[in-house]
Amino acid sequence: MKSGFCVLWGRPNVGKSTLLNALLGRKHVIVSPRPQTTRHRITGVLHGDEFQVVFLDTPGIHEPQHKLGEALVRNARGALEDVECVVFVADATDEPHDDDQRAAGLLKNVRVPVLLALNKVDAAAKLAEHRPQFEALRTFDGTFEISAVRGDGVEALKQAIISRLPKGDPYFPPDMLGDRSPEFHISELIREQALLQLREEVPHAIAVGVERMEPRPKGLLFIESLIFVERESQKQIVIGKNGSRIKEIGQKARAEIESLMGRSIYLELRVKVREKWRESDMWIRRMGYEEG
Ligand SMILES: Nc1nc2c(ncn2[C@@H]2O[C@H](COP(=O)(O)OP(=O)(O)O)[C@@H](O)[C@H]2O)c(=O)[nH]1
Ligand SMILES: [Mg+2]
Repeated sequence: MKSGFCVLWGRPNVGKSTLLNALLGRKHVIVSPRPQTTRHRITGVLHGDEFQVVFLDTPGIHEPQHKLGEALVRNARGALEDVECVVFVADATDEPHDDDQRAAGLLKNVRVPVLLALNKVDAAAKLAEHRPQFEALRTFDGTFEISAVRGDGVEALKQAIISRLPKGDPYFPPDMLGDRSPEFHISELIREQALLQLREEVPHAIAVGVERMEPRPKGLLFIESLIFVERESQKQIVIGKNGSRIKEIGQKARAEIESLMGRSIYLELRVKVREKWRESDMWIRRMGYEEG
């Protein structure tokens, strides 16, 4: 039996969360075209007959613009402790950014194997040109060209990760898929719809909390959730004309939550203003974004 922890590392928006879902073969974490979609360190467990990989998805490494950003980078850095393998995920459609350098720099003292996953090869016209540029960022224990959305190359990467893990007993029981509560995944699915359906800066100002979950007759699950924004104007945008936007967010999120929970959901969404919460240590903590 082989077992160990493997962290997915890199700057925002390169496809770390998409890759985690591809490696696990199920939707475990949310994905959007926006940078900093992932705000926590999230564990996803891959069970096999002869292995167990505990993957850690992380917020992307970037230069923080506010206190929330600082907390996100701390959350990511905390994931480097006690791992057996690192997958450095890069976006092969472009040359390395400053944040790729930054992400590579933070791996300076890492002594475990670091694999390079060149992602988005389905859209990378200049792959041959970009590959050596990424390989020059540091010493890697292998380069893998992958498409996390299509699944190309993911199996080979998975086998390479498993081969690098030490012999050992599984860390988690076979029915444990992750380390987060249903409430966490539910609020993430709501935030995902907000990220997908809103424009400009509004999505980044959003946080979601599940306030209440109650079983109702006929197997229905009642969920009450709050969407927090930073300004009254953002609240109006989230609600939309005659409540059309929040209705749309709610309908799409409900479908996702129903497939996660395998039962019918009644979702009640409300929007609240928490002024400049991204600059407030107290609110960052209260909303669960401070994990060190
Ligand atoms: N074309 C293409 N897009 C991808 C691929 N993997 C991820 N993406 C897209 O890149 C964006 C960011 O993905 P996400 O997984 O949230 O990135 P993260 O911030 O690194 O976790 C999303 O719009 C994804 O659909 C891929 O293999 N090919
Ligand atoms: Mg992510």
